[in-house]
Amino acid sequence: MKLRKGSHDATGLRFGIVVAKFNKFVTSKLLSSCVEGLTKHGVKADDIEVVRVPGAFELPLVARTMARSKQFNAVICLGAVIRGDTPHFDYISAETSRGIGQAALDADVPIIFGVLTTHTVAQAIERAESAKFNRGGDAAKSAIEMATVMRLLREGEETPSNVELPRVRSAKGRAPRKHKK
Ligand code: INI
Repeated sequence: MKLRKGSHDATGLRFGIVVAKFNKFVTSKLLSSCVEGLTKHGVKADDIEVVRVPGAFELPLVARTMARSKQFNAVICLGAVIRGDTPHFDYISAETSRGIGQAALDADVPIIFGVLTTHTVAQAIERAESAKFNRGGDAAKSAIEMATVMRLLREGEETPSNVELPRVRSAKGRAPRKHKK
């Protein structure tokens, strides 16, 4: 059996963070503990880029754009969706989580779901506090683990020299002729 797993040593890795301004009293706490979590594990401040968006609904598009730029080993989405009296919460939270998952698959780069979805403001504050749940720090750790495990898996992506590639056919359906040496 071969076991492959990521590490928490983030030296030399680059991270993008997208943070929602909506419920800033919560998301600013998530952001500071996330940045602290990254730097604690060896990421240089210059290797972290933060982009602010209006609300959680806008996170997936910006995360996908950052991930597709290939400048980051992982992108972290931070937001807080808090239930109100209308069904708005359900639309925003469902679309945000679906969009973030889709963005990661489209870009082929880890995108971390650091979005709180809570029934009350108190629950959101509790989860953003680094002394208690510290979801910002958790998002940082998940990003490092995913970035390092993907790097490990990709090391083996090059075609080994003993594997014969299928022959490419020309536009007319014939295999290209071999050139004499
Ligand atoms: N955005 C949030 O990040 N959290 C919320 O709780 C929230 N609620 O409840 O409305 C919210 N709405 C804004 C939304 O994310 C978009 O920014 C807006 O709809 C514009 O597209």
